[in-house]
Amino acid sequence: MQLVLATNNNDKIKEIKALLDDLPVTVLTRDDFLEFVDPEETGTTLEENAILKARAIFDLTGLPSLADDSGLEVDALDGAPGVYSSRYAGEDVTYADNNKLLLANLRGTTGDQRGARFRCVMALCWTAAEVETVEGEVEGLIAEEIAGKEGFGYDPVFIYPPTGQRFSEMTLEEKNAVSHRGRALQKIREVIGARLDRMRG
Ligand code: ITT
Repeated sequence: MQLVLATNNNDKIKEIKALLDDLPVTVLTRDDFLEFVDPEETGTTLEENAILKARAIFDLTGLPSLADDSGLEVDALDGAPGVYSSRYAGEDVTYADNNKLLLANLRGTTGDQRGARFRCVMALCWTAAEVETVEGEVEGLIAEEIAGKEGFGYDPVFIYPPTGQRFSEMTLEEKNAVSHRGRALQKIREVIGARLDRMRG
């Protein structure tokens, strides 16, 4: 089976590939389809955007396509940045810009007031008529300053309470074992496994 990853984000690609590695699936990326133009993420939910991205690359390739839409929801900010996580500080900003704004907006809050969760919705488009979605989430706390070198995005400010580590202080394998994306991918593995069983008859 071939599967195309409908994401531009190389950090996501690394995490996804690591967890699909042992399946009998050839993973392609959008670099294999240079003519692909990104759809605008016009959805107002992670699920809408994940489906929109998966369908766009399915329409081009005709191959099973997997998209990931994810975001950070911070309690003290009423769930922001949420679906707008990549554009929190504006269009064409860096991860550092987003983290700086987040810390500024949380100034004055302490302890549990800094509660947050990462959520990930994955959409797997098998055919024009069949799209399956799964979700993963992980609870955490927003740190008071940026630290750590691993990962991407908000990892330098996201503390995973069971170990006290930030995601930016974990190896890719450690993060995948507990993260929103890792949890969604465990479900995607089951969805793919069931499909392969049906194909084998
Ligand atoms: P694609 O749409 O091409 O997949 P993207 O980076 O634009 O790539 P999203 O629209 O899903 O992806 O935005 C998700 C943002 O949420 C991402 O840019 C990060 O800022 C943040 N994010 C998602 N997962 C994360 C993770 O595991 N660690 C840290 N930040 C994460």
